[in-house]
Amino acid sequence: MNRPHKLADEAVTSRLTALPGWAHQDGKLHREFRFADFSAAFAFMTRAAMRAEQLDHHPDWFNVYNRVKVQLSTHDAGGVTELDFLLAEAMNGFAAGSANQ
Ligand code: HBI
Repeated sequence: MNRPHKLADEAVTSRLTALPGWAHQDGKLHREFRFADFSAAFAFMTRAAMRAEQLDHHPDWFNVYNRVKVQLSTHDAGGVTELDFLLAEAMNGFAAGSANQ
């Protein structure tokens, strides 16, 4: 995919209404996922990593035991782009059923 352009703040806010759990702060999309245990958290991260590789678009994330804090931005564009929404939507799908907010 060609590198998409940075979305305006208003566009990000509007898109977020269809993306449960995520917030827009400091030019990034943020969400914290909680799972039953480390194994469930790491299984989620593995699936997300595969999707990230397919998209050539990678999360900033931080894992402690059953928690995965994720920040998404497009470094090349200096903000949030369509790619961040694609990965965030995929992550919500991978977490569905196994993550507690
Ligand atoms: N991941 N989040 C994020 N942002 C980028 O700009 C980015 C990336 N992964 C790979 C990537 N850019 C490469 O396309 C370039 O750095 C070459």
